[in-house]
Amino acid sequence: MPEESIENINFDALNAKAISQPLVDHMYTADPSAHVFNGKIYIYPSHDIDAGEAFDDLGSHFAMEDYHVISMDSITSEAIDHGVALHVNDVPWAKEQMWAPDANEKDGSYYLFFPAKAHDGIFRIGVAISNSPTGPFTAQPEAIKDSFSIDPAVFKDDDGSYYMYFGGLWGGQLQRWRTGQFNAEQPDSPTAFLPEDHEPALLPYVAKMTDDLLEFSEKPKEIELLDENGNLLLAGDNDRRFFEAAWLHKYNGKYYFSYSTGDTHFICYAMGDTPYGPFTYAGRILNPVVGWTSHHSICEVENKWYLFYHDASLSKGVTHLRSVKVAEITYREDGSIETLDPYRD
Ligand code: FUB
Repeated sequence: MPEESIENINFDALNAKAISQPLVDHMYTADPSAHVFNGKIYIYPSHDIDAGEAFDDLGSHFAMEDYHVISMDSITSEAIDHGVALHVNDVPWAKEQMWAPDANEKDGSYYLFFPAKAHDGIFRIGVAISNSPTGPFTAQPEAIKDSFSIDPAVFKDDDGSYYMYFGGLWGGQLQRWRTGQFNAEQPDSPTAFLPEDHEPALLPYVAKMTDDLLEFSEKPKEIELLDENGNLLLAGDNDRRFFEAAWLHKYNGKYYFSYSTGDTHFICYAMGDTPYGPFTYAGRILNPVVGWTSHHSICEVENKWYLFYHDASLSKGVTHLRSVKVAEITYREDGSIETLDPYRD
């Protein structure tokens, strides 16, 4: 829901109509990446704070410093905050802006994947390791080689391969990498270097991970997002083109790539037959929430499927003070997903 309409919202009425309530309300959380490890639900969110930075289109107001892990015994049980799992001060390569993370498990070790701005102001993606899903995590000394931009999501396929999906426009800097090198010109512009409306939209990236999950085993590849005619979505197709918040899940043998459309505030999805795509646009999963950003994950819990998402209803619309929520999603017979309205009429 766009920022400018916030002042007209009656938040008590809106919260009464919300399809779900914040999972925790003692702190602000966002960008929830949910997984089931050993039968328990673990959520890896951003930890929103008010650091006093003014709102801008580069996302400077998202000045997060650490991560907490939240766990739930079941989808209806209390959400438990396990405290600080990783702080930016303990990441040698990172300077600021601990944005949307994800995590995964391999052979009893847990890996937290996170974007942050390095000391040179360029977003990179790092890994931190723990022997517990709730941390504390120990960061690798360097960011992942050849990583860039934001919003990592790490998917484990049925054959045991792990893939990282990532990328984000504007403050996420994806548009600055079009030549393969970081373009540092016009540093204050969130939109410089974006394609024209009639050109293909910028694409998210995927890279297979090495066996130890610490590096990419290949150069990141673009993921093609196609329309119903097999053409790449265009940059001007703001209701459907990729902006940020990549997520990959598999249902009935199909790969679902889901993402946020950013400035039009939808969570959309596209379907494909391989973890590399191409993916064909298939619809919306979530209509706009209160707050500029929308970010989600999709996770199966006891044979039901859930959308973990956030909105800014608890903070009464403060864009960078968000709260993690969960709602069940429904698949139709043909594998398509019913669109959720976050607030009932
Ligand atoms: O939380 C900071 C940024 O806002 C995330 O990285 C984006 O996906 C958006 O939710």
